[in-house]
Amino acid sequence: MEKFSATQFITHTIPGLPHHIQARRAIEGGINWVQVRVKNQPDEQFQNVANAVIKECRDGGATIIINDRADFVNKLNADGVHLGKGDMSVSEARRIVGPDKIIGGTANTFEDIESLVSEGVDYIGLGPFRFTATKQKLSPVLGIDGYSKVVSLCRDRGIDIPIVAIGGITNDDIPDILSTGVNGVAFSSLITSRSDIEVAASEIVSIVKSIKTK
Ligand code: TZP
Ligand code: MG
Repeated sequence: MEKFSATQFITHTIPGLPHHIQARRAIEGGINWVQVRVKNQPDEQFQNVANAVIKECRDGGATIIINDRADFVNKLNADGVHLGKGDMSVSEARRIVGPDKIIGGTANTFEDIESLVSEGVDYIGLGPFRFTATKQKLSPVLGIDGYSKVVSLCRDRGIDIPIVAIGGITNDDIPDILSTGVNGVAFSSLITSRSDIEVAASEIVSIVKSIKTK
């Protein structure tokens, strides 16, 4: 299990395109980190969906993170949990998942990062980059300037944590986003809105790789 990846895929509930098929096809395109994001489902339904995604990730060698539900991480043998601003605290999640699992946290500001880091997160999802319909109750958009400011504040204050940008990102945005010093990019709709998910995923992976190896 990788502790961080520069290209992260987040599943989304789409009629006719199950989460595990999204994950399988993204992994076929080279994605090695998947977050299963299922909202408003009863536990049994959630568990079935998450289990199917976890199996795809195990088969394909991808890290698998569960959104929101720390209580399912050990039960389903996932690699970690991603916590949003309204979810349980990092310390509560750590108590539930134990010391070795990955805990990610959503940040919209430098202050969010400061407090998440002090609580012991392993990585930060910083966003949104721009408007996206994928997430409800979206925080204010950051844009390139927002990322530059937050990354330089982190450097000034000696905060060294992997940061992935998220929200409305397209292929063309990736070079500018990574040039701010952010460590990676996370996507949902850019991949899931296309019929050729494998190709969409492989495009993202190769753009990120070409920049990261420069
Ligand atoms: N948090 C901020 S945006 C988002 C999450 C989970 C969803 C991904 O956005 P997009 O635009 O579908 O890639
Ligand atoms: Mg959440």
